[in-house]
Amino acid sequence: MLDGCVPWPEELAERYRREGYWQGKTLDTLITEADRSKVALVAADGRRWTYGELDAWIARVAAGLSEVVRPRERVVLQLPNVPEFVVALFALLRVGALPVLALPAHRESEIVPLCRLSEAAAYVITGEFAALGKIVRESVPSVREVIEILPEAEPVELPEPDPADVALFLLSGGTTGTPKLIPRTHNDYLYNARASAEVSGFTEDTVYLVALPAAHNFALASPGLLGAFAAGGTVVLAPDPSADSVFELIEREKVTATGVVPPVALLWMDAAEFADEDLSTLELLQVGGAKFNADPASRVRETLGCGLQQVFGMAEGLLNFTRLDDPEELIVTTQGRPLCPADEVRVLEGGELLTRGPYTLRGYYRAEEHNARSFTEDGFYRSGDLVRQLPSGHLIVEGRVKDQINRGGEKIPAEELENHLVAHPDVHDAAVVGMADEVMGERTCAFLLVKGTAPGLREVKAFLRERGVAEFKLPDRIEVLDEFPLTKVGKVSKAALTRLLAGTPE
Ligand code: J2J
Repeated sequence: MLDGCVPWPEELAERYRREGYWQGKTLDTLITEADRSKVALVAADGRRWTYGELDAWIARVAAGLSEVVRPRERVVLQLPNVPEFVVALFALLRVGALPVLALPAHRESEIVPLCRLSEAAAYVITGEFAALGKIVRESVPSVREVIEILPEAEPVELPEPDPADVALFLLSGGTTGTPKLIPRTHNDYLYNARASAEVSGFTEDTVYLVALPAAHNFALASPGLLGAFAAGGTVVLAPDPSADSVFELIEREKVTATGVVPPVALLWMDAAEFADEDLSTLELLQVGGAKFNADPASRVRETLGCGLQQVFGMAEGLLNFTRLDDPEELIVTTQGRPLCPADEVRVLEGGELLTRGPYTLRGYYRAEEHNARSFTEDGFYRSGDLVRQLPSGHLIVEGRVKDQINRGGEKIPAEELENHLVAHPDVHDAAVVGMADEVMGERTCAFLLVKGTAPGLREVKAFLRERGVAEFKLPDRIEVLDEFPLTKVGKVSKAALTRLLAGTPE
């Protein structure tokens, strides 16, 4: 495995191969082995490509990229939901270069550290990120190329990458001040997509709508677009998850399945009441990324006319799905059960979920120190989630121990935001916590100790934007305190801060 990655121990790897989870194939076979005449990809503007046409486009771009990047070099990819995302991803896989999947919402303060950590050789963007491209080119010496238009050349023979090696890097939601990269191998990620597609009932008749950013593990491979390809289905790209954009596409393309975060599901459920579009082809709405409460969950069928599947997943690996034939009660009240028979789930005394398995990482990339804390000696990943497991194996997510805010499915590492806040000249110290919110699940409150005049919310947001912090990480509320409540060992007590917000006494 690539230097800086932690491989599975040989006896587990052997088991995963023996039991058929790892098939020794590359992700690229999702395209090359498909029915060439079938429609694979549809852009929001209606342009469409068969698997054969997509394969040919990928081959030309792979040839073009092979003149620019070498196998195993990292390439940061930051593209919205456009066909070029799919083409760049597969072309890089074909070259054997390793895509690092940034989100479109990321800005300078995320992208630059990401390029540095991965020692990226190139940064692939669309025109809308041109200003960021300039910053990256000037501040990250390893980046030789900022690619705005995918290069094409006559297709060439390229050596096939090793299926047991890293194929791409996903971003962790994170809990620390620096980004963490998740290596995913061809073997493990192909299983992830294929098995997810199966458990979600995807077939060649599936028309999957990519409503979330395609670079997110949920929309990419759980089952997402890779799962739809694995089933020989069709992928439709939505420019954004608004009901306006999405309902029109569902009607036009006869979409059968899609996956969203809870706030988007709520938005669609409200909008459906007044919508003129025909949504009757939609069979399955997957909801995950944050807790979907039982009350809205029980109203999905009556409002949208489709089935619900809850998904509790993580880019680090483990995926839990409610099964399509589960009793309604389990679909509405649980976040599903593990995808794979070989997923090992350990629930500690207090409810903390630990896991290892054939598609769960054994270590973050180049993060030895952090890995020592995030994994047990025997290789279980500490998810930081608090769960309850039912005898059926279904998990109910009840909270978390990690220092992270889950704002409607978007993850904010507390420490990272706090570091940005204390850089403000009037801020002496900062502690951020989630505050309960009906729609988003949580919003972000920043508690500050100040030196001079307390900055207001608007000023703090402007300051963070100026530093290039992604919009979804900006706090929703500021509270100034004289001192922070401390725990017995003298650390800032986030539990006490949360109680302060709720107005409940200690
Ligand atoms: C409560 N918390 C959840 C859920 C994720 C599919 C779906 C989601 C993700 C994802 C993903 C939750 N209820 N249903 O990668 O493939 C929280 C947990 C988890 C963290 C992972 C996929 N579904 N969560 O959300 O890497 O805290 O992946 O550990 O972004 O989201 O975040 P992320």
